[in-house]
Amino acid sequence: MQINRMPGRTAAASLMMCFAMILLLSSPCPGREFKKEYKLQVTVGPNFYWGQGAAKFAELVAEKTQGRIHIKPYYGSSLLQGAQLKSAQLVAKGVIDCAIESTINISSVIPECNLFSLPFFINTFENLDQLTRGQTGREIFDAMKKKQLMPLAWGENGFRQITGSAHPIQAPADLTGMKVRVVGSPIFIDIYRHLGADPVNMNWGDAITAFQQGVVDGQENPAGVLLAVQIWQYHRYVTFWNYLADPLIIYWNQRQWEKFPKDIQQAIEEAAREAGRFEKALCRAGLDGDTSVNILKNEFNHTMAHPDPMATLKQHDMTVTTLSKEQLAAFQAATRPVYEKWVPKIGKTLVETAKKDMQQIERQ
Ligand code: X2X
Repeated sequence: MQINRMPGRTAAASLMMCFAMILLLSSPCPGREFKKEYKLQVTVGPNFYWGQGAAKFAELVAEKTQGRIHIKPYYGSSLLQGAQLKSAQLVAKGVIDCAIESTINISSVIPECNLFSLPFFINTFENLDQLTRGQTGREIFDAMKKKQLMPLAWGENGFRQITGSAHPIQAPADLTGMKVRVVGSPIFIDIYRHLGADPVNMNWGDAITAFQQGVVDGQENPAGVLLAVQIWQYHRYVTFWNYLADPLIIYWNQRQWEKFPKDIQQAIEEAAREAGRFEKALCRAGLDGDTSVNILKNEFNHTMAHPDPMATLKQHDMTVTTLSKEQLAAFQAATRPVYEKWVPKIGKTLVETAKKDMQQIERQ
């Protein structure tokens, strides 16, 4: 009898073993609970400071998660077929995992981000830092969280400057009828119309060809972008007027973020903050005295190829114009009506909070 029962027992036992094996194989083992690749949207190419910040973020995340999280930067808005303003929408949906993105491009989903595009509102690094570290920054991050976006850290593109092919820009009259390529965000159209220019909306991906072919007479972007695209090939004149700030935000799809274990969240957050600090310093180097050059040298062992952006532009025969207080006031006056339309869209309270945050610095 015993001999007869043995095969039955053996069969049951092997069936159990089989189930156990299936269970074991289907349960997530370390490394399996994460995606093979997390896609990071980047608007510009890898040679830009912004692009270098993206690479740094990916590298630090790999390091701090012991290789468990692999981020792949997709440069030139390739995940969006160039449509940079769709970034936040697609990260919110989870089609794209994460982004290191300009607040200008995020503004299509988070109107509060237009705060940074109010002309001649924030024009020093101190003011900008006071905002991003203060209540203003927290409120912008809260607005993102309400839209399925998990903000992790601030980065920077820089204060935007204007370049052109025809003549120096010193007064609003110098912009009359000038075809200026602007990003497709509506506040930019308003600003340039008030300045008497002829703004042309264009994705960054199409902009270089437009400069090459002379389809536009000018454009506006921060110093780091001007160097990366070698703007002197197309434009001879640049005016440093710090007319608006362009911070970046590193952010993640919120639903996906919430599924990460705490230690992974912490590691990614640390990586984002560190990459943001590095990237900000790249964009500010040579524009804030020695501060950013020293941060790069001492904290990141990084030496700048172009430690003085203005000097590099001059070396390439560009005429670099800076404006007096009176000259700036004329541009300020011409763009004042933009506030009437845009402050309500941004939120009156947020604009007031920003003013308070900036006053803190003046009192220090
Ligand atoms: O399109 C631009 O000008 C750029 C690259 O600066 C932004 O993404 C806002």
